[in-house]
Amino acid sequence: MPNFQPNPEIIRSQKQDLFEGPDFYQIDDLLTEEHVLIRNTVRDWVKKEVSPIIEDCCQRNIFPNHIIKGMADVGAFGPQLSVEYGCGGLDYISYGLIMQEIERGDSGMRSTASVQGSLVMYPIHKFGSEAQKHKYLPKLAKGELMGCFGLTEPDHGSNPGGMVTNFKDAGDHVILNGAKMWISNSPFADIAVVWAKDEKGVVHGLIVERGMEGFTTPETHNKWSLRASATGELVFDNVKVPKENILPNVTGLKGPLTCLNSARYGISWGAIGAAMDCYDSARRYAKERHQFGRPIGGFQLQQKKLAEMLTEITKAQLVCWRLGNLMDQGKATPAQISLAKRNNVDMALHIAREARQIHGGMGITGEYPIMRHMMNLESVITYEGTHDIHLLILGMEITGENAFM
Ligand code: TGC
Ligand code: FAD
Repeated sequence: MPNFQPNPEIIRSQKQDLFEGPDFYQIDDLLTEEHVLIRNTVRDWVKKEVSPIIEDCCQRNIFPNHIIKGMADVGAFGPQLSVEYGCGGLDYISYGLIMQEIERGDSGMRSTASVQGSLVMYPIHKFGSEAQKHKYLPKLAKGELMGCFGLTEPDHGSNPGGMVTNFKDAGDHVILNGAKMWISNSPFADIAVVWAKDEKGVVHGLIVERGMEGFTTPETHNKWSLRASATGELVFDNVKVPKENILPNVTGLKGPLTCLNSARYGISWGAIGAAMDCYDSARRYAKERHQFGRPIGGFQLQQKKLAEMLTEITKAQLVCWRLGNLMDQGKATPAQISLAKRNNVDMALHIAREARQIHGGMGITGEYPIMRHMMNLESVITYEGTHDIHLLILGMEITGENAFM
Protein backbone atom coordinates (compact mmCIF):
# COMPACT_ATOMS: atom_id res chain seq x y z
CA MET A 1 0.00 0.00 0.00
CA PRO A 2 1.51 3.42 -0.97
CA ASN A 3 2.29 5.86 1.83
CA PHE A 4 -0.24 8.63 2.37
CA GLN A 5 0.84 11.93 0.79
CA PRO A 6 -1.25 14.86 2.09
CA ASN A 7 -3.13 17.11 -0.33
CA PRO A 8 -2.11 20.62 0.87
CA GLU A 9 -5.29 22.20 -0.54
CA ILE A 10 -7.61 20.01 1.57
CA ILE A 11 -5.34 20.16 4.63
CA ARG A 12 -5.36 23.99 4.49
CA SER A 13 -9.17 24.08 4.40
CA GLN A 14 -9.38 22.17 7.71
CA LYS A 15 -10.17 24.17 10.81
CA GLN A 16 -8.31 23.61 14.06
CA ASP A 17 -9.95 20.77 16.00
CA LEU A 18 -11.51 22.53 19.00
CA PHE A 19 -13.59 19.54 20.12
CA GLU A 20 -14.89 19.56 23.69
CA GLY A 21 -16.70 16.41 24.83
CA PRO A 22 -20.08 16.96 26.48
CA ASP A 23 -20.37 15.57 30.02
CA PHE A 24 -23.79 16.80 31.09
CA TYR A 25 -24.27 14.27 33.90
CA GLN A 26 -20.68 14.53 35.20
CA ILE A 27 -19.93 11.00 34.11
CA ASP A 28 -16.24 11.83 34.48
CA ASP A 29 -16.87 11.55 38.23
CA LEU A 30 -17.64 7.86 37.67
CA LEU A 31 -14.30 7.32 35.95
CA THR A 32 -10.96 6.70 37.65
CA GLU A 33 -8.03 9.09 37.22
CA GLU A 34 -6.45 6.49 34.95
CA HIS A 35 -9.58 6.39 32.74
CA VAL A 36 -9.55 10.17 32.35
CA LEU A 37 -5.83 10.16 31.59
CA ILE A 38 -6.26 7.48 28.92
CA ARG A 39 -9.26 9.27 27.41
CA ASN A 40 -7.44 12.60 27.28
CA THR A 41 -4.27 11.07 25.84
CA VAL A 42 -6.19 9.49 22.98
CA ARG A 43 -8.25 12.66 22.50
CA ASP A 44 -5.07 14.74 22.16
CA TRP A 45 -3.57 12.22 19.77
CA VAL A 46 -6.69 12.29 17.57
CA LYS A 47 -6.61 16.10 17.48
CA LYS A 48 -2.96 16.09 16.49
CA GLU A 49 -2.72 13.13 14.14
CA VAL A 50 -6.19 12.23 12.83
CA SER A 51 -8.26 15.42 12.55
CA PRO A 52 -5.82 17.32 10.28
CA ILE A 53 -5.68 14.57 7.64
CA ILE A 54 -8.90 12.58 7.89
CA GLU A 55 -11.02 14.66 5.52
CA ASP A 56 -8.29 14.45 2.89
CA CYS A 57 -8.05 10.67 3.34
CA CYS A 58 -11.81 10.22 3.01
CA GLN A 59 -12.13 12.49 0.00
CA ARG A 60 -9.39 10.52 -1.73
CA ASN A 61 -10.42 7.13 -0.35
CA ILE A 62 -7.02 6.40 1.23
CA PHE A 63 -6.24 4.55 4.45
CA PRO A 64 -3.55 6.57 6.30
CA ASN A 65 -1.23 3.68 7.07
CA HIS A 66 1.35 5.98 8.65
CA ILE A 67 -0.86 6.41 11.73
CA ILE A 68 -0.79 2.71 12.65
CA LYS A 69 2.26 3.18 14.86
CA GLY A 70 0.67 6.12 16.69
CA MET A 71 -2.50 4.10 17.21
CA ALA A 72 -0.42 1.31 18.73
CA ASP A 73 1.50 3.80 20.89
CA VAL A 74 -1.72 5.16 22.44
CA GLY A 75 -2.65 1.57 23.30
CA ALA A 76 -5.51 1.12 20.85
CA PHE A 77 -4.64 -2.46 19.86
CA GLY A 78 -5.90 -4.95 22.42
CA PRO A 79 -5.91 -2.62 25.44
CA GLN A 80 -8.13 -5.05 27.39
CA LEU A 81 -5.88 -8.08 26.80
CA SER A 82 -3.15 -9.26 29.14
CA VAL A 83 0.27 -7.64 29.52
CA GLU A 84 1.85 -11.09 29.46
CA TYR A 85 1.50 -10.99 25.67
CA GLY A 86 2.47 -7.35 25.26
CA CYS A 87 -1.11 -6.02 25.44
CA GLY A 88 -2.52 -3.21 27.58
CA GLY A 89 -3.90 -5.04 30.63
CA LEU A 90 -6.58 -2.35 30.99
CA ASP A 91 -10.24 -2.71 31.89
CA TYR A 92 -13.23 -2.54 29.54
CA ILE A 93 -14.10 1.05 30.42
CA SER A 94 -10.61 2.07 29.25
CA TYR A 95 -11.09 0.07 26.07
CA GLY A 96 -14.45 1.77 25.48
CA LEU A 97 -13.04 5.24 26.06
CA ILE A 98 -10.24 4.57 23.56
CA MET A 99 -12.78 3.46 20.95
CA GLN A 100 -14.95 6.52 21.69
CA GLU A 101 -12.08 8.92 21.11
CA ILE A 102 -10.82 7.24 17.96
CA GLU A 103 -14.31 7.16 16.43
CA ARG A 104 -14.72 10.81 17.40
CA GLY A 105 -11.94 11.23 14.86
CA ASP A 106 -13.40 8.81 12.32
CA SER A 107 -15.33 5.53 12.34
CA GLY A 108 -12.90 4.06 9.81
CA MET A 109 -10.00 4.60 12.18
CA ARG A 110 -11.96 2.96 14.99
CA SER A 111 -12.74 0.08 12.61
CA THR A 112 -9.04 -0.57 12.17
CA ALA A 113 -8.53 -0.59 15.93
CA SER A 114 -11.65 -2.71 16.63
CA VAL A 115 -10.70 -5.33 14.09
CA GLN A 116 -7.11 -5.52 15.30
CA GLY A 117 -7.97 -5.64 19.02
CA SER A 118 -11.31 -7.42 19.26
CA LEU A 119 -11.46 -9.54 16.14
CA VAL A 120 -7.85 -10.58 15.57
CA MET A 121 -6.00 -10.31 18.89
CA TYR A 122 -8.98 -11.31 21.05
CA PRO A 123 -9.60 -14.70 19.34
CA ILE A 124 -5.88 -15.51 19.41
CA HIS A 125 -5.77 -14.50 23.09
CA LYS A 126 -8.92 -16.42 24.04
CA PHE A 127 -8.82 -19.43 21.74
CA GLY A 128 -5.17 -19.67 20.62
CA SER A 129 -2.33 -21.95 21.71
CA GLU A 130 0.52 -20.54 23.80
CA ALA A 131 2.73 -20.69 20.71
CA GLN A 132 0.19 -18.70 18.66
CA LYS A 133 -0.20 -16.11 21.42
CA HIS A 134 3.54 -15.57 21.76
CA LYS A 135 4.07 -15.53 18.00
CA TYR A 136 1.41 -13.01 17.08
CA LEU A 137 0.10 -10.94 20.01
CA PRO A 138 3.14 -8.80 20.91
CA LYS A 139 3.62 -7.78 17.27
CA LEU A 140 -0.09 -7.12 16.77
CA ALA A 141 -0.15 -4.93 19.90
CA LYS A 142 2.70 -2.84 18.51
CA GLY A 143 1.15 -2.58 15.05
CA GLU A 144 4.15 -4.40 13.57
CA LEU A 145 1.67 -6.95 12.26
CA MET A 146 -1.85 -6.00 11.18
CA GLY A 147 -4.77 -8.40 11.00
CA CYS A 148 -8.28 -8.80 9.63
CA PHE A 149 -11.28 -10.99 10.48
CA GLY A 150 -13.04 -13.10 7.88
CA LEU A 151 -16.56 -14.18 8.76
CA THR A 152 -18.93 -12.64 6.19
CA GLU A 153 -19.26 -14.27 2.78
CA PRO A 154 -20.90 -13.08 -0.43
CA ASP A 155 -24.01 -15.20 0.29
CA HIS A 156 -23.85 -15.28 4.09
CA GLY A 157 -23.89 -11.97 5.97
CA SER A 158 -26.44 -11.89 8.78
CA ASN A 159 -26.48 -15.68 8.71
CA PRO A 160 -22.81 -16.62 9.10
CA GLY A 161 -23.76 -20.17 10.09
CA GLY A 162 -24.48 -20.83 6.41
CA MET A 163 -20.83 -20.19 5.43
CA VAL A 164 -19.37 -22.33 2.66
CA THR A 165 -15.66 -21.56 3.14
CA ASN A 166 -14.18 -24.90 4.10
CA PHE A 167 -11.01 -26.89 4.68
CA LYS A 168 -9.97 -30.48 4.18
CA ASP A 169 -7.40 -32.46 6.15
CA ALA A 170 -4.15 -33.09 4.26
CA GLY A 171 -1.73 -34.50 6.85
CA ASP A 172 0.28 -31.80 8.64
CA HIS A 173 -1.76 -29.06 6.97
CA VAL A 174 -5.30 -28.36 5.70
CA ILE A 175 -6.44 -27.12 2.29
CA LEU A 176 -8.64 -24.03 2.53
CA ASN A 177 -11.12 -22.94 -0.16
CA GLY A 178 -13.76 -20.23 -0.35
CA ALA A 179 -14.13 -16.47 -0.14
CA LYS A 180 -14.94 -13.78 2.42
CA MET A 181 -16.37 -10.39 1.56
CA TRP A 182 -16.51 -6.93 3.17
CA ILE A 183 -13.38 -7.49 5.23
CA SER A 184 -12.00 -4.39 7.01
CA ASN A 185 -8.19 -4.08 6.78
CA SER A 186 -7.93 -7.01 4.34
CA PRO A 187 -6.03 -5.12 1.60
CA PHE A 188 -3.04 -4.51 3.89
CA ALA A 189 -3.39 -7.12 6.64
CA ASP A 190 -0.45 -9.42 7.31
CA ILE A 191 -2.69 -12.11 8.81
CA ALA A 192 -6.37 -13.03 8.66
CA VAL A 193 -8.37 -14.84 11.33
CA VAL A 194 -10.69 -16.84 9.08
CA TRP A 195 -13.74 -18.86 10.10
CA ALA A 196 -14.29 -21.95 7.98
CA LYS A 197 -15.98 -25.35 8.18
CA ASP A 198 -14.16 -28.67 8.42
CA GLU A 199 -15.27 -31.79 6.56
CA LYS A 200 -17.96 -32.43 9.20
CA GLY A 201 -19.34 -28.90 8.81
CA VAL A 202 -17.94 -27.70 12.16
CA VAL A 203 -16.71 -24.08 12.26
CA HIS A 204 -13.05 -23.45 13.23
CA GLY A 205 -10.80 -20.38 13.31
CA LEU A 206 -7.62 -20.41 11.21
CA ILE A 207 -4.77 -17.91 11.05
CA VAL A 208 -3.97 -17.37 7.37
CA GLU A 209 -0.81 -15.43 6.56
CA ARG A 210 -0.22 -13.11 3.62
CA GLY A 211 2.10 -14.84 1.18
CA MET A 212 0.51 -18.29 1.53
CA GLU A 213 0.07 -19.57 -1.99
CA GLY A 214 -3.50 -19.19 -3.33
CA PHE A 215 -4.44 -16.48 -0.79
CA THR A 216 -5.39 -13.07 -2.26
CA THR A 217 -7.07 -9.93 -0.86
CA PRO A 218 -8.67 -7.84 -3.63
CA GLU A 219 -9.74 -4.35 -2.50
CA THR A 220 -13.39 -3.24 -2.57
CA HIS A 221 -13.82 0.07 -4.41
CA ASN A 222 -16.57 2.69 -4.84
CA LYS A 223 -17.62 2.93 -1.19
CA TRP A 224 -19.44 6.10 -0.11
CA SER A 225 -18.85 5.14 3.51
CA LEU A 226 -15.74 4.43 5.64
CA ARG A 227 -13.63 5.84 2.84
CA ALA A 228 -10.53 6.11 5.04
CA SER A 229 -10.81 2.42 5.95
CA ALA A 230 -9.51 -0.24 3.55
CA THR A 231 -12.11 -2.93 2.82
CA GLY A 232 -11.63 -6.00 0.68
CA GLU A 233 -12.18 -9.67 0.07
CA LEU A 234 -10.28 -12.75 1.19
CA VAL A 235 -10.02 -15.38 -1.52
CA PHE A 236 -8.72 -18.88 -0.77
CA ASP A 237 -7.83 -21.08 -3.70
CA ASN A 238 -6.46 -24.35 -2.33
CA VAL A 239 -4.45 -22.54 0.34
CA LYS A 240 -2.17 -24.84 2.36
CA VAL A 241 -2.57 -23.78 6.01
CA PRO A 242 -0.38 -25.57 8.60
CA LYS A 243 -2.45 -27.28 11.30
CA GLU A 244 -0.52 -25.30 13.91
CA ASN A 245 -2.41 -22.23 12.57
CA ILE A 246 -5.81 -23.58 13.64
CA LEU A 247 -7.13 -22.00 16.87
CA PRO A 248 -7.24 -25.07 19.14
CA ASN A 249 -9.62 -23.91 21.86
CA VAL A 250 -12.95 -23.27 20.16
CA THR A 251 -15.27 -24.91 17.67
CA GLY A 252 -18.64 -23.77 16.35
CA LEU A 253 -20.23 -20.42 15.61
CA LYS A 254 -19.84 -19.32 19.20
CA GLY A 255 -16.14 -18.74 18.35
CA PRO A 256 -16.64 -15.78 16.01
CA LEU A 257 -19.77 -14.61 17.87
CA THR A 258 -17.80 -14.37 21.13
CA CYS A 259 -15.31 -12.09 19.38
CA LEU A 260 -18.19 -9.98 18.10
CA ASN A 261 -19.35 -9.37 21.68
CA SER A 262 -16.10 -7.56 22.36
CA ALA A 263 -16.13 -5.61 19.09
CA ARG A 264 -19.82 -4.64 19.37
CA TYR A 265 -19.15 -3.38 22.88
CA GLY A 266 -16.38 -1.15 21.49
CA ILE A 267 -18.69 0.14 18.77
CA SER A 268 -21.26 1.17 21.40
CA TRP A 269 -18.66 3.57 22.79
CA GLY A 270 -17.32 4.52 19.38
CA ALA A 271 -20.74 5.67 18.21
CA ILE A 272 -20.86 8.08 21.16
CA GLY A 273 -17.63 9.60 19.87
CA ALA A 274 -19.08 10.22 16.40
CA ALA A 275 -22.27 11.64 17.95
CA MET A 276 -20.30 13.93 20.27
CA ASP A 277 -18.29 15.31 17.37
CA CYS A 278 -21.46 16.11 15.39
CA TYR A 279 -23.11 17.68 18.44
CA ASP A 280 -20.04 19.75 19.30
CA SER A 281 -19.72 21.04 15.76
CA ALA A 282 -23.46 21.86 15.59
CA ARG A 283 -23.36 23.65 18.95
CA ARG A 284 -20.49 25.86 17.81
CA TYR A 285 -22.07 26.53 14.43
CA ALA A 286 -25.40 27.45 16.01
CA LYS A 287 -23.67 30.12 18.07
CA GLU A 288 -21.57 31.51 15.23
CA ARG A 289 -24.03 31.44 12.33
CA HIS A 290 -26.37 34.44 12.15
CA GLN A 291 -29.64 34.60 10.23
CA PHE A 292 -32.44 37.12 10.63
CA GLY A 293 -30.07 39.23 12.70
CA ARG A 294 -29.30 36.73 15.44
CA PRO A 295 -27.44 33.45 16.03
CA ILE A 296 -29.43 30.48 14.73
CA GLY A 297 -28.86 28.94 18.19
CA GLY A 298 -31.37 31.50 19.46
CA PHE A 299 -34.22 29.89 17.51
CA GLN A 300 -36.32 27.33 19.34
CA LEU A 301 -36.21 24.79 16.51
CA GLN A 302 -32.40 24.67 16.57
CA GLN A 303 -32.40 24.52 20.38
CA LYS A 304 -34.76 21.54 20.25
CA LYS A 305 -32.32 19.68 18.01
CA LEU A 306 -29.35 20.48 20.28
CA ALA A 307 -31.24 19.64 23.48
CA GLU A 308 -32.35 16.29 22.08
CA MET A 309 -28.83 15.50 20.90
CA LEU A 310 -27.40 16.14 24.36
CA THR A 311 -30.15 14.06 25.95
CA GLU A 312 -29.46 11.08 23.71
CA ILE A 313 -25.68 11.34 24.13
CA THR A 314 -26.07 11.44 27.91
CA LYS A 315 -28.33 8.35 27.89
CA ALA A 316 -25.87 6.50 25.66
CA GLN A 317 -22.94 7.44 27.93
CA LEU A 318 -24.76 5.96 30.93
CA VAL A 319 -25.61 2.77 29.04
CA CYS A 320 -21.94 2.33 28.09
CA TRP A 321 -20.61 3.11 31.53
CA ARG A 322 -22.89 0.49 33.10
CA LEU A 323 -22.20 -2.04 30.34
CA GLY A 324 -18.46 -1.49 30.80
CA ASN A 325 -18.78 -2.36 34.46
CA LEU A 326 -20.73 -5.50 33.60
CA MET A 327 -18.02 -6.43 31.07
CA ASP A 328 -15.34 -5.98 33.72
CA GLN A 329 -17.29 -8.21 36.11
CA GLY A 330 -17.76 -10.82 33.34
CA LYS A 331 -21.53 -10.41 33.65
CA ALA A 332 -22.49 -8.66 30.38
CA THR A 333 -24.78 -10.75 28.18
CA PRO A 334 -24.81 -10.73 24.35
CA ALA A 335 -28.32 -9.24 24.42
CA GLN A 336 -27.17 -6.36 26.65
CA ILE A 337 -24.37 -5.68 24.17
CA SER A 338 -26.86 -5.79 21.29
CA LEU A 339 -29.04 -3.21 23.03
CA ALA A 340 -26.07 -0.83 23.39
CA LYS A 341 -24.72 -1.31 19.86
CA ARG A 342 -28.16 -0.93 18.30
CA ASN A 343 -29.23 2.06 20.36
CA ASN A 344 -25.98 3.99 20.23
CA VAL A 345 -25.28 3.64 16.52
CA ASP A 346 -28.85 4.61 15.66
CA MET A 347 -28.58 7.54 18.07
CA ALA A 348 -25.33 8.70 16.42
CA LEU A 349 -26.76 8.44 12.92
CA HIS A 350 -29.83 10.45 13.92
CA ILE A 351 -27.63 13.11 15.55
CA ALA A 352 -25.43 13.28 12.44
CA ARG A 353 -28.53 13.93 10.31
CA GLU A 354 -29.84 16.61 12.67
CA ALA A 355 -26.40 18.23 12.94
CA ARG A 356 -26.18 18.27 9.15
CA GLN A 357 -29.37 20.32 9.05
CA ILE A 358 -28.10 22.80 11.66
CA HIS A 359 -25.05 23.40 9.46
CA GLY A 360 -27.33 24.21 6.50
CA GLY A 361 -25.52 23.99 3.15
CA MET A 362 -22.13 24.03 4.88
CA GLY A 363 -23.07 20.70 6.42
CA ILE A 364 -22.56 18.89 3.14
CA THR A 365 -18.96 20.09 2.76
CA GLY A 366 -15.75 18.63 4.10
CA GLU A 367 -15.14 21.77 6.14
CA TYR A 368 -17.20 20.16 8.87
CA PRO A 369 -17.01 16.50 9.96
CA ILE A 370 -20.77 15.86 9.81
CA MET A 371 -21.32 14.34 6.39
CA ARG A 372 -18.29 12.10 6.81
CA HIS A 373 -19.58 10.80 10.15
CA MET A 374 -23.07 10.33 8.69
CA MET A 375 -21.80 8.30 5.74
CA ASN A 376 -19.48 6.27 7.99
CA LEU A 377 -22.31 5.45 10.36
CA GLU A 378 -24.28 3.90 7.51
CA SER A 379 -21.69 1.10 7.59
CA VAL A 380 -21.50 0.99 11.37
CA ILE A 381 -25.27 0.43 11.59
CA THR A 382 -24.85 -2.53 9.22
CA TYR A 383 -21.64 -4.26 10.25
CA GLU A 384 -21.15 -6.32 13.40
CA GLY A 385 -24.83 -7.27 13.10
CA THR A 386 -27.37 -5.01 11.43
CA HIS A 387 -29.77 -2.77 13.32
CA ASP A 388 -32.55 -5.29 12.67
CA ILE A 389 -30.49 -8.34 13.65
CA HIS A 390 -29.79 -6.75 17.04
CA LEU A 391 -33.50 -6.09 17.43
CA LEU A 392 -34.15 -9.80 16.77
CA ILE A 393 -31.51 -10.78 19.34
CA LEU A 394 -33.34 -8.58 21.86
CA GLY A 395 -36.70 -9.93 20.74
CA MET A 396 -35.49 -13.48 21.34
CA GLU A 397 -34.15 -12.51 24.77
CA ILE A 398 -37.51 -11.00 25.73
CA THR A 399 -39.84 -13.66 24.34
CA GLY A 400 -37.71 -16.78 24.07
CA GLU A 401 -38.91 -17.02 20.45
CA ASN A 402 -36.39 -17.13 17.60
CA ALA A 403 -37.64 -14.82 14.81
CA PHE A 404 -34.53 -15.21 12.60
CA MET A 405 -35.96 -17.98 10.49
P1 TGC B 1 -27.27 -19.53 17.11
O1 TGC B 1 -27.77 -20.91 16.84
O2 TGC B 1 -28.11 -18.56 17.86
O3 TGC B 1 -25.85 -19.62 17.87
C1 TGC B 1 -24.83 -20.50 17.45
C2 TGC B 1 -23.91 -20.71 18.65
O4 TGC B 1 -23.31 -19.47 19.00
C3 TGC B 1 -23.71 -19.11 20.35
N1 TGC B 1 -23.91 -17.66 20.34
C4 TGC B 1 -23.06 -16.82 20.93
N2 TGC B 1 -21.95 -17.04 21.63
C5 TGC B 1 -21.29 -15.96 22.10
N3 TGC B 1 -21.73 -14.69 21.85
C6 TGC B 1 -22.82 -14.44 21.14
N4 TGC B 1 -23.20 -13.18 20.90
C7 TGC B 1 -23.55 -15.53 20.64
N5 TGC B 1 -24.69 -15.65 19.88
C8 TGC B 1 -24.89 -16.96 19.73
C9 TGC B 1 -24.95 -19.90 20.63
O5 TGC B 1 -25.13 -20.08 22.01
C10 TGC B 1 -24.65 -21.19 19.90
O6 TGC B 1 -23.74 -21.92 20.68
P2 TGC B 1 -23.76 -23.52 20.70
O7 TGC B 1 -22.73 -23.92 21.70
O8 TGC B 1 -25.17 -23.90 21.07
O9 TGC B 1 -23.42 -23.97 19.31
O10 TGC B 1 -26.80 -18.94 15.71
P3 TGC B 1 -27.64 -18.51 14.46
O11 TGC B 1 -27.03 -19.20 13.30
O12 TGC B 1 -29.11 -18.70 14.70
O13 TGC B 1 -27.29 -16.94 14.34
C11 TGC B 1 -27.58 -16.05 15.34
C12 TGC B 1 -27.29 -14.58 14.91
C13 TGC B 1 -28.15 -14.19 13.74
C14 TGC B 1 -27.64 -13.72 16.09
C15 TGC B 1 -25.84 -14.39 14.60
O14 TGC B 1 -25.39 -15.26 13.68
C16 TGC B 1 -25.46 -12.98 14.26
O15 TGC B 1 -25.08 -12.25 15.18
N6 TGC B 1 -25.50 -12.50 12.97
C17 TGC B 1 -24.94 -11.23 12.60
C18 TGC B 1 -23.62 -11.48 11.89
C19 TGC B 1 -22.59 -10.48 12.25
O16 TGC B 1 -22.66 -9.75 13.21
N7 TGC B 1 -21.53 -10.48 11.46
C20 TGC B 1 -20.42 -9.60 11.76
C21 TGC B 1 -19.25 -9.90 10.86
S1 TGC B 1 -17.76 -9.17 11.42
C22 TGC B 1 -17.93 -7.54 11.13
O17 TGC B 1 -18.92 -7.04 10.72
C23 TGC B 1 -16.75 -6.73 11.43
S2 TGC B 1 -16.87 -5.05 11.04
C24 TGC B 1 -15.58 -4.55 11.95
C25 TGC B 1 -15.21 -3.16 11.82
O18 TGC B 1 -14.79 -2.74 10.72
O19 TGC B 1 -15.26 -2.46 12.86
P1 FAD C 1 -27.75 -9.27 4.69
O1 FAD C 1 -27.49 -10.28 5.73
O2 FAD C 1 -27.97 -9.72 3.30
O3 FAD C 1 -28.98 -8.38 5.15
C1 FAD C 1 -29.69 -7.51 4.27
C2 FAD C 1 -30.89 -6.95 5.04
O4 FAD C 1 -31.75 -8.03 5.43
C3 FAD C 1 -30.48 -6.23 6.33
O5 FAD C 1 -31.29 -5.11 6.53
C4 FAD C 1 -30.76 -7.28 7.41
O6 FAD C 1 -31.05 -6.68 8.68
C5 FAD C 1 -31.98 -7.96 6.84
N1 FAD C 1 -32.13 -9.34 7.37
C6 FAD C 1 -31.27 -10.38 7.25
N2 FAD C 1 -31.75 -11.46 7.90
C7 FAD C 1 -32.93 -11.09 8.45
C8 FAD C 1 -33.90 -11.75 9.27
N3 FAD C 1 -33.73 -13.01 9.68
N4 FAD C 1 -34.99 -11.06 9.63
C9 FAD C 1 -35.17 -9.77 9.27
N5 FAD C 1 -34.29 -9.08 8.50
C10 FAD C 1 -33.18 -9.74 8.10
N6 FAD C 1 -17.59 -8.77 7.93
C11 FAD C 1 -16.53 -9.48 8.40
O7 FAD C 1 -16.60 -10.69 8.54
N7 FAD C 1 -15.36 -8.85 8.69
C12 FAD C 1 -15.18 -7.53 8.54
O8 FAD C 1 -14.11 -7.00 8.84
C13 FAD C 1 -16.27 -6.75 8.04
N8 FAD C 1 -16.11 -5.43 7.79
C14 FAD C 1 -17.10 -4.74 7.16
C15 FAD C 1 -16.88 -3.43 6.72
C16 FAD C 1 -17.87 -2.74 6.02
C17 FAD C 1 -17.59 -1.36 5.51
C18 FAD C 1 -19.12 -3.35 5.81
C19 FAD C 1 -20.22 -2.62 5.09
C20 FAD C 1 -19.35 -4.63 6.23
C21 FAD C 1 -18.35 -5.35 6.89
N9 FAD C 1 -18.53 -6.70 7.26
C22 FAD C 1 -17.48 -7.43 7.75
C23 FAD C 1 -19.75 -7.40 6.89
C24 FAD C 1 -20.94 -7.08 7.78
O9 FAD C 1 -20.83 -7.71 9.01
C25 FAD C 1 -22.20 -7.50 7.02
O10 FAD C 1 -22.38 -6.55 5.99
C26 FAD C 1 -23.42 -7.57 7.92
O11 FAD C 1 -23.30 -8.62 8.86
C27 FAD C 1 -24.72 -7.75 7.11
O12 FAD C 1 -24.59 -8.74 6.15
P2 FAD C 1 -25.01 -8.43 4.62
O13 FAD C 1 -24.37 -7.18 4.20
O14 FAD C 1 -24.75 -9.67 3.85
O15 FAD C 1 -26.57 -8.16 4.69
